[in-house]
Amino acid sequence: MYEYFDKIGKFMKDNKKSNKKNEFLYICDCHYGAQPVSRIDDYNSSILHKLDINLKLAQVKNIPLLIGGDLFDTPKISIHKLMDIFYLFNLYRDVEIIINRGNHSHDGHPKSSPLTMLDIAFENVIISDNNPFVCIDDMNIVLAPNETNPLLFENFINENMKYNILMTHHIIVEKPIPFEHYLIEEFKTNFDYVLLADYHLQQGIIVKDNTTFISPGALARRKNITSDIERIPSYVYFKDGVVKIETLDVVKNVFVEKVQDEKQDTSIIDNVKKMIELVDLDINSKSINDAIDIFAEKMKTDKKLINYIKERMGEL
Ligand SMILES: [Mn+2]
Repeated sequence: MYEYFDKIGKFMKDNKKSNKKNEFLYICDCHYGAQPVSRIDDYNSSILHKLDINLKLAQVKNIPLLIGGDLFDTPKISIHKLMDIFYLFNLYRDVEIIINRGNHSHDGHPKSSPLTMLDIAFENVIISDNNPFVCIDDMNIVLAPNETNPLLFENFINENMKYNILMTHHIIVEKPIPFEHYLIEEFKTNFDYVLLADYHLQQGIIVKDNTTFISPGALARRKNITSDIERIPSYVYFKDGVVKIETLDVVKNVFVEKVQDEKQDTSIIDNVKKMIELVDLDINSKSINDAIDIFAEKMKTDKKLINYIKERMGEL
């Protein structure tokens, strides 16, 4: 992490030029390479299509595309799928693409991942591994990948720039959720804009003090759960301080019909509640992690399984 902060950022364009556009598109959580069984269409073709729409729009407008992490669903992707996304990126070598590294279980480790391969193969791709910030026109875009603490980037604020924008891949939410998170209310920052990712639900545009938090929600719809069924994939269009969340014109119903029994709410929270009841826990005095530990001990559950569950919970 300290090594990360020692890296030197990138100045993309001559900042002295007069016609500064100060525009970008932003998407996040594309999860390319997943294999959801509940989709009626080809999930990965759909992700490529949504990426294609955004890349084309960025190309036409001649503005950068920002991808806020979890571009990939898994670092163990097939060569076949990798070739498809390389083929797509190859069509847009004239678009600046700035990518944050999301969770390591999705985007992989810098030394061995499809994201690193994209970085090596495409000069127009800039990833957070090598660049703490990218300056384009009058915008200072600071990259806070998942492995970092998003509150430790204040030193990268550049007062000479009109817009200081922090691109995060952390769960930063308006209302508390049962997973590790940062509350917007408590998120002390002097950045003008904070781009949100990781949490897949769309929270929209939230203004707190002098900071605008922007949450378009995940581009991917992997799970046959209410939040994914109802969410229309969206992107952010930023133009000189005006922020819009636009929906993508894609097929709305992409999931198989659930059978009647499954229409009951079986969200993780409900399951955790049931689990807590089962082992007779005092829910008010425990965090979810403590509750899981007590449950595991009482049920004599394999430690590896418990660690797996805890890791996955952080990725929701
Ligand atoms: Mn994600």
